[in-house]
Amino acid sequence: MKKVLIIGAGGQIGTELVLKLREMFGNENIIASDLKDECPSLIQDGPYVKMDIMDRAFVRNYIIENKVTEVYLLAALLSATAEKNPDFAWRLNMEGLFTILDLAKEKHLQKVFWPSSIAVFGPTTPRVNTPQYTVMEPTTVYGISKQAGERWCEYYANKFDVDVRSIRYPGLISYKSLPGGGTTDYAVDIFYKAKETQSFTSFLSEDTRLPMMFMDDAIRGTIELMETAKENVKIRSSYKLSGCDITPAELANEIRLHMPDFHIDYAPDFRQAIADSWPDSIDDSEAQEHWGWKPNFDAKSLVKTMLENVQVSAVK
Ligand code: NAD
Ligand code: AKB
Repeated sequence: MKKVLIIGAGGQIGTELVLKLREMFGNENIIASDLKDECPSLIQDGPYVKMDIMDRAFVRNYIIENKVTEVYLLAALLSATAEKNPDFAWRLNMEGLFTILDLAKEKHLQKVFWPSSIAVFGPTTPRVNTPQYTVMEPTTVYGISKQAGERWCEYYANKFDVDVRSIRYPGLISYKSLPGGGTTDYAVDIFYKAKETQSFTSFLSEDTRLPMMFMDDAIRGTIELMETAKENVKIRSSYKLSGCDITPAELANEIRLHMPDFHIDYAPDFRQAIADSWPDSIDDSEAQEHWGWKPNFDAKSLVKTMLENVQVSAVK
């Protein structure tokens, strides 16, 4: 019997992952958990536990006592927030991973999902169609924690037969829950501001190209990777996934096809340097070959779906 715990369930990915997993496996089998005192309203239709991933003893007891079989560990500080508090970001992003990998090593867990990011790459990485195996010299604390995490996932898989699976997500674009402090957040904010005021000031320059993906594709890809047979998972560090790649100016042009009066201007801040260190586009052939990955949304369908669904009342 599957019993899944999602840690960091109140965030941008977690909210939608909980909704989808509950639809597939039943509300009572999918436990949401987060630091937040109150369960976020969108996921109140199933079990919720307040949990701090840094509290190793609490997390261990909860997972063992409740006979949890799978964990999705999403709690982390993202790239922009992490740069403001590097010591804490390193501890949060790494310590929780060891707690969960150790539980899997002791066979208390059957499967683990842990997300990586395009932030594992750095300025010396080939920028266009970045391959799976290439130079990786991240320059952010977030990227360093993700790269180290990938190495540890592979190590636990090889040495202790831990079934850990991972995706290097690009920037994720969604309308059900807001992003939590990343460099790609502009690509969500732009839709809210477009609907609210028909204008947007981008914190990245007009020609900053980054890999992006619509959340529906990210959730589907995550669950497909977790549900595929163990022998299909040939990469135990992390699989790259590609959706579309786009610049702020191109995104604005797509929005203008639906809202001709939309106006964008540019005021790059400290996040520009982070974006400049990341790839423009990603080659995801390994995910396609090993477990049949294929994105459904391109930039056009993503923009149309976002404009149809964003609720301006959700603006931060
Ligand atoms: P988010 O910031 O929206 O959500 C993170 C959640 O974790 C929040 O609800 C927060 O309250 C919770 N949290 C923080 N500290 C915690 C703690 N100590 N214990 C328990 N919960 C805690 O992040 P997200 O965008 O949903 O990202 C989830 C994961 O996916 C992260 O590891 C992130 O690095 C990775 N990722 C996200 C993206 C993206 O574009 N969203 C891209 C690449 C990778
Ligand atoms: C961020 O910008 O930090 C995240 C990511 C790409 O990991 N969205």
